[in-house]
Amino acid sequence: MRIPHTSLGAATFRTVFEFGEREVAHWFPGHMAKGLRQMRASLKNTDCIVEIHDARIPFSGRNPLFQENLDVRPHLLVLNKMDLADTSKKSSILKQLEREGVKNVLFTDCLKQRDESVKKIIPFVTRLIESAPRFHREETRSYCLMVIGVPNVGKSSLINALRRTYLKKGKASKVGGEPGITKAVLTKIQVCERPIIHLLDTPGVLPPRIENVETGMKLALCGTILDHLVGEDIMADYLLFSLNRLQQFGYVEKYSLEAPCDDIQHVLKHIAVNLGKTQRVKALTGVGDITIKIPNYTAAAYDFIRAFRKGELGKVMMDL
Ligand SMILES: Nc1nc2c(ncn2[C@@H]2O[C@H](COP(=O)(O)OP(=O)(O)O)[C@@H](O)[C@H]2O)c(=O)[nH]1
Ligand SMILES: [Mg+2]
Repeated sequence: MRIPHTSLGAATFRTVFEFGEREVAHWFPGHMAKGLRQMRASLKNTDCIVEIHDARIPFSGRNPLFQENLDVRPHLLVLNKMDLADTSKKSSILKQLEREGVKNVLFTDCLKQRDESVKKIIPFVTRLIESAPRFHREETRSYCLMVIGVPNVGKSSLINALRRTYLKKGKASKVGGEPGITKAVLTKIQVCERPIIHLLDTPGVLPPRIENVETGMKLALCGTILDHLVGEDIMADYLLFSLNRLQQFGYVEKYSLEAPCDDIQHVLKHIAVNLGKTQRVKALTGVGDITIKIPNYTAAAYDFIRAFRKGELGKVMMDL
């Protein structure tokens, strides 16, 4: 919902977000070294890297670790969850990515059945591989793709969508029916006949790159960092700040607020009451204990964040 400026009344919004003393050091668990080692080994046999990232944050959080491979291997950036992203400024996003050296970009919605954008991936990748200088297995016309990306951006969903698209063609049983190939299809999914293209069925999980607290906050809102490591209260506040900055006022209608508002306590109180999420607490008074009902701010913050992730508060572009 976009509310015209004139009806905003006296609403004034913060122009900067105060992050306080927070540090990003512990926001991502450091258990990924082993995964990265394995991924490096798989990358050796990979002809094209399909990197997937959240379309709402095309510039934030992408891990440059694998970039050393980019010089020799074609790379496609898939910006997924386009159904949740405001892509009205797509051309400036593409331009900025190109300035950063990312030339091959597709937007997708992996949850949509028979999404046209998902179907573009294989022809795109074929073109990329065939126009790149080959660097191994010179004779074989058989290529291998690997999907990589930070957690929760839709790597598994993309693999499933490609599998759906390919298996629909009825070749799957034939492939699986031949001994010797059966083993291969357990770890590799054939996604194209001519040339033969396989997709590794386990994606490479990269730790997100968290340059600063704001990047961390965006990554957390998109579900890439565990909520409790960042804190739901500050995430909810940063979400409100962002929605107001983007003039995306869907929350006003969703939670029956009178007007857009920049005060998170006020908004959360409203959400809590609206959803019946209140808690009883004992209070000591001069005349004895009484039980009072207070809004459950944590539950409200959760609901606010969950609604955002489902797209119920409108589409956003957090990086522009
Ligand atoms: N709205 C939306 N949600 C998606 C899309 N792709 C994946 N998801 C959801 O995002 C979450 C993470 O997806 P998953 O494939 O497990 O991500 P992975 O951790 O990168 O493998 C799941 O809840 C998916 O249903 C998409 O294109 N649009
Ligand atoms: Mg997965």
